[in-house]
Amino acid sequence: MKIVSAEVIVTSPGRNFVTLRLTTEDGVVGLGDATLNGRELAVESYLDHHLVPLLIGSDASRIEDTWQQLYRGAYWRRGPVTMAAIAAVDTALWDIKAKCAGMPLYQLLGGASRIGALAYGHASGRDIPELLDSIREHLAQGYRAIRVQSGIPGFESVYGVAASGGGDRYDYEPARPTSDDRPRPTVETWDTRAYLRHLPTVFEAVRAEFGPELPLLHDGHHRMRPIEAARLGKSLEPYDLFWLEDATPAEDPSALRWIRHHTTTPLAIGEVFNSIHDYVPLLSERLIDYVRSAVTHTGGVTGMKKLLDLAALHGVKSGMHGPTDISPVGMAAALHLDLAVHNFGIQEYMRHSARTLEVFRTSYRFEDGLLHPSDTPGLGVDLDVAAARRFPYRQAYLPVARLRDGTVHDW
Ligand code: GCO
Ligand code: MG
Repeated sequence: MKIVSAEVIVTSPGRNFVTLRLTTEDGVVGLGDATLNGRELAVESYLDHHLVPLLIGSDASRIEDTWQQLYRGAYWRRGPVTMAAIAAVDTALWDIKAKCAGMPLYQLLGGASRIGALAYGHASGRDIPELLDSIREHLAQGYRAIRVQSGIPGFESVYGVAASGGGDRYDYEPARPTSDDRPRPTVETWDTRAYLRHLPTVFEAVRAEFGPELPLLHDGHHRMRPIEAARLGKSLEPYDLFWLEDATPAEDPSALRWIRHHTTTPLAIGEVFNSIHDYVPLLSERLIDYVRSAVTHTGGVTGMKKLLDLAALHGVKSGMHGPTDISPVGMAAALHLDLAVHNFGIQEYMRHSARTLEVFRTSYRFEDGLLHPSDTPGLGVDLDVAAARRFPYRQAYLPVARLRDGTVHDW
């Protein structure tokens, strides 16, 4: 089953996406997501210049062998660009294999372990009343688990908070052009002490309004030093979080030891990781509770399955990354794994815009708080190439954070 064409499609239906589209000699099409938010064209180039020439004429059925060849054969290993490119190839090959088998991908991964994947949505507000409204809206839409992000008094914009209370709350994700002629990152001001003082009052208000049952999550977005994160974890213990995510910059595993010594708040980390090797110390020492990687950034279905199996050995569960910068193709791949693996924990789910869904035709369903990838053979997502061409790439940057004195801080 030879691959006869490999196209890299960059499109921007509301935000930028990079998709690999493989076609076999029998006309079977496979899709893979290679979107790396804010650095999209680096992955496009890696695919176009370095992987596509290897793929044409190769056997689409040899998934593991292709993965190993692309990973080991480059000599230069890991890194977000390489692993997103490998992920796209791997996901497209799984899509092809499942279509050829006439089965949804989750069947090839061992079949369903549950009826659906518990999803969490992003509620946010510039202040507490706006946040409570946003949580109510999410509950009305069927979410049964909620990520809580709040503005901080005195700060104009804070990570994770939708820009306008009245606007599209799902559109907070910020890699967007600041102007058409000269795109620049927006700059946000940050103060960890103000955040640490304010956040417990937010969770106090949320628990008072919604009671003890609702699973609540929070993303620290890499901003704290270890002792600050330890303090936050401790101060949030009364509110029984499902997880505290990215409390410290993820590349420093020893930071997690500090946090663990001080708090029983569960920890999630890994959306910026791209390899199973990033997790080894975190898993073997049981420093985390949830793995945050995405299929899109961790070497595809093959990379993610190996990672989740290793996590399972250590009692750690999945919590795959699913903001809107993971394309519907990447989201579908995650959902097949979510349904199949035993150690599923939760799935992040920000709904894509109507414009994005004009380009990517999905079949996955969200019902009563649970996501299901559908029983369509393969991943269950089609790409409308003509529609994709109507939305050309637009350069966009993620914001940067600076302290009040101008020092660059982790965003
Ligand atoms: C999350 C993430 C995202 C990232 C985004 C960057 O938990 O969903 O933190 O919101 O900021 O993926 O591109
Ligand atoms: Mg995050």
